[in-house]
Amino acid sequence: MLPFRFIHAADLHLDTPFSGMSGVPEQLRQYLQGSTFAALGGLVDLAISEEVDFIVISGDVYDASESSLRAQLRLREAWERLGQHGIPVYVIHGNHDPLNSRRLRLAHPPHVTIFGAKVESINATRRSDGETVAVVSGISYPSAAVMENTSLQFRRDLASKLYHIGLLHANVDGQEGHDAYSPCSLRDLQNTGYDYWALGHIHKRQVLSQSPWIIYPGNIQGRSLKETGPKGCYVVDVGENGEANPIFHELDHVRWSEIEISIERLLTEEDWKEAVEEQIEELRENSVGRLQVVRITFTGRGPLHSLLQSGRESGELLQELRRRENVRLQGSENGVGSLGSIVWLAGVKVATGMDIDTSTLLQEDSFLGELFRLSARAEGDIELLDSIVESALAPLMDNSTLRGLLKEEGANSNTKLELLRRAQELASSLLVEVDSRGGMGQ
Ligand SMILES: [Mn+2]
Repeated sequence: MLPFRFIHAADLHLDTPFSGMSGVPEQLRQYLQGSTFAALGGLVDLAISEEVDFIVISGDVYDASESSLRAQLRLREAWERLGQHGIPVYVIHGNHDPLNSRRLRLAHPPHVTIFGAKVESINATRRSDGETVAVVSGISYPSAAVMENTSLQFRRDLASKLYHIGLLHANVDGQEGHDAYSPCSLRDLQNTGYDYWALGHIHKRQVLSQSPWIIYPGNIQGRSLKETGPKGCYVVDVGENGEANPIFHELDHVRWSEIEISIERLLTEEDWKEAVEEQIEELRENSVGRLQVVRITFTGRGPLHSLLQSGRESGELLQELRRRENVRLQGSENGVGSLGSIVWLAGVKVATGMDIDTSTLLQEDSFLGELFRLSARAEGDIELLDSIVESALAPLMDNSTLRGLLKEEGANSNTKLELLRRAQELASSLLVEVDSRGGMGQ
């Protein structure tokens, strides 16, 4: 086998609108809006500097099927730069940009191959000597919702000694939080005899298998607080024996993160404010020129719980911290260069608990003790958790808007656990309050 190198990227979601963000200064909004394009630019730079033989992109190139002319023109520019360096691109379309979308169809240059709605295979060559090094196969979504298992259409020619790469936009093994389009199992993919499965669709980076390689690279730019951490693509070196070495490269220009700050050792409001400032400055120091968007969740049990419970204090701190970043933003002469030092607070969440000793409480023969025991049981028992959350939410289900939201947000077990914990803390705060007023009639 001849050694070669390629890039595997997916879910570019070009021109994502970032419309859900409120209270963001215009300068930041524009930067956010441009971040998917900036990441695309980085992808092209990487392909050129790493001298890859080709690039594969596994679907959702555009964010919307009605993709903007801007998105198409910027993509065209990227294709052209790659063409100037003789780097071919193999692309499939996914649920966000299916083949039947009504977008303007700017023609693609000859070095860009778009796979159709049936599995096609193409020989990929090495740039240095034009030798064929791999077979690249892929299938695009004809329309937005593909419910069949398209992985079954991929079959390797067993006589071929070439390296086989499959491009598929799919939900493998029913992962939560993404539509179950083109559903297939890990076993299905392993059975095809392919060497490398270049997946797209799930935005969280994951290596599902090393033999064969089955990889979700994640998207190249995070788009919300649901897409935290480094985002980028894989540069894959395939050696003479067919062994591959995929290395992740960061491409994101905006980094999203969720940060937890425990109030456990914080005694005063001053301690609390300082703990937050410390975190923000630490993020700023490690930003490496990236705009950071963060949400802080206060956790743990401590004396500050009752103060934070109303949400007023944290709301005011949020406003103040935003104001400071705004001052920093305006103080800089040339906007874009300095955005890398901005740490924008997208929100604060209070998930703290009362300053009580839960281990004693769990033993206690009291209503509060019973409440904590039930809650602890439900944490380890999915069915019990489901039934508690379901009955608590039942009154909201009459409203169609709420029903829709709950279906979207409340479906996964993490959200249910969070609801349970919040309910436990709220109930116990109220009970203790009533208790201290003597209202329980003891
Ligand atoms: Mn996607």
